[in-house]
Amino acid sequence: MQRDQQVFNIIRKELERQREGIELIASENFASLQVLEAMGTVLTNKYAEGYPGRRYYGGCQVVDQSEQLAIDRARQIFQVEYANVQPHSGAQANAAVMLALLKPGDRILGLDLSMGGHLTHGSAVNFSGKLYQPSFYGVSRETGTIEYEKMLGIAIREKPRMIICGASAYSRDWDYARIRAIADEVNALVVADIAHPAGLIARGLMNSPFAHCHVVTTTTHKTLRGPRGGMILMGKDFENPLGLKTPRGELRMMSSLLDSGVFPGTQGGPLEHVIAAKAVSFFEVLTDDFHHYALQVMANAQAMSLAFLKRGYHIVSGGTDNHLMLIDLRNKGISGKKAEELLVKADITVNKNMVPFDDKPAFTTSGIRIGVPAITTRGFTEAQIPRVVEWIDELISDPENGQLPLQVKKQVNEFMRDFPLYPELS
Ligand code: DSN
Repeated sequence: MQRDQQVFNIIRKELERQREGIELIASENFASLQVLEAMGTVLTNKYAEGYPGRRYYGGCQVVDQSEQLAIDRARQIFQVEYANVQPHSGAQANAAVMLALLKPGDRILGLDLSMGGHLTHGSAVNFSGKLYQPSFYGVSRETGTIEYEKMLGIAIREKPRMIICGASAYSRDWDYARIRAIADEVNALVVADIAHPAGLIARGLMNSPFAHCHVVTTTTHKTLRGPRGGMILMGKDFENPLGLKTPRGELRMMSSLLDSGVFPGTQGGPLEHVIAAKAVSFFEVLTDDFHHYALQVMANAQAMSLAFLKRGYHIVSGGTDNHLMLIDLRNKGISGKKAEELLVKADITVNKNMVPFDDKPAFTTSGIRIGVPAITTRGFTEAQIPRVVEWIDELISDPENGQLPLQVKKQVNEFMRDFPLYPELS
């Protein structure tokens, strides 16, 4: 068959972009070569609706093994009873959980998107805000941290069926025990979305939600450093609180509800090539190397936040407990959008992000979000971080200097040659 030069040229260019630049998008990482290899395999050819040992298609005896390995390893990593590794993404995992545990019109309570929350936690433009009735908690204007007292007040007033904790742009750890106590007051379920810090929780470096939250969702490609995808976990299975029964009159367990929330509820055939790659990445998470990686992520985030603070930047909440930080640029007189554009010209990739109580719209924003998982995979330690912050500061402090981004880009590209990415790929 004729080779598609067009698409493979584009892929080659993307490899070059990733190699030459400094990747600071907090939700991105570089999966290992063996994770990439598993994704590009014949497993993509297989239909396997259902679950290992109970499929709707013949010939699933082999993919059953890789999916079961992924499930077993996920359970081992987090020391949990239940894992569903089929969600195609974090958003799909959240959709499946909501479909399984809520009725349309039920009330949900999540962190406001403009305060660091996620679209699937009740945003008006997302299914979660269209099918369910959302209300939101937020962070304090003074401290930038979650206002648990107010969360309790809102929960008492709104009586949500589900409280969702977890965020996309929040740099502090969560008090899961306190959230569970609030949920118990109003008889709500707690879902923790740990998409961002999952890899750090996996290695015991941040609070674990499993003892307190009924259900936990995550992505697999951020700090877990696996293939792009999602997953649903439960510390312990339990009888579902909806009183739903099987045709035989037995109460359906939560695991059974969640499994049907994924398939047939919101997805069809699972991506068995991606599930095999999830299994490979979970194997990696269990190694000492990954533990060192996670520790270095934490150290790099601390170094990064200190370096920004030293240069007069305002970090929301004053610092970080995890792998990311949100920088409020209002004292620097530049929008998040403009900063993102400037930095991209110099091959430094970040994303513009709303900051709490932002006066600019989501497409402009007053802030940028910065994360260190990807540069840590490239081999950065605390030694390289000040140089990165210096470049960012140089660019942000002189935004009208048209020559500067190109000068910095040259330096960045040269610098990155010492941190090879996928050297095995030509
Ligand atoms: N989870 C989002 C992010 O943090 O980038 C994307 O949905």
